[in-house]
Amino acid sequence: MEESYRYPIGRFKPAEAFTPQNKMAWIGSIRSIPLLLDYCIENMDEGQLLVPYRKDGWNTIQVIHHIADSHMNAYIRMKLALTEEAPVVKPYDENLWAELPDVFEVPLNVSVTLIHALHRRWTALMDAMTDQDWNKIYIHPADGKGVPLWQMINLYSWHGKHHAEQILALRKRKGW
Ligand code: NI
Repeated sequence: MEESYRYPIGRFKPAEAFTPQNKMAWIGSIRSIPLLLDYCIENMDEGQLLVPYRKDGWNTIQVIHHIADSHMNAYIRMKLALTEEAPVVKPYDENLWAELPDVFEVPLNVSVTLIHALHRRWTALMDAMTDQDWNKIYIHPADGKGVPLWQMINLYSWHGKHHAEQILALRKRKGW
C-alpha cells in the first residue's frame, strides 16, 4: 500500500532513446502540469490541504511548494547546461527545503502561479532547442555522470504527474 500511495503512477522508467515523438510528449507534459495542478487542488479546504497524502508524507501544500522548488532547480540546470560546457550542478536537500518557513507561510496558490509562470518560460526555451542542445549534458556530483537534457526532461515530465497523482489519489480515497 505504501508503494502505491507514494508512486501512484509507478516509479520513473527512463526512455531508451531520444525520439521526436518522445520529445513532443515530454514537452507536452511540462506544458500541461500547471493546469493539472489547478485541477488537483480545486475546492480543497484548509483542513484538507494539511492532510499528508501518506503516513509520514508531505501534505498537499508541501507537495505543491516542492514541485515549484524542484522545477526551478531543473530549469536552472537546463540553462546552465545550455550555456556552459558540462557544468557540475548543485544538489539540494528536498526534505529540508520542504520544512523551511516559506512553505508554511505562503499560500500554495502562490506556488501554483509560480509554476504556471516557470513552465511558460521553460516550454518556450524547450520549443526552441535543437537536437544538439538536447544532447548537451550537466554533471551530477553524486556519481560524476553526465546527464543529457533529454533524459532530464524525461524525468521531469514524470515528476509533475507523479506528485499531482499523489494529491488526486488522496482526494479519491477520502471522497473529497
Ligand atoms: Ni518530487
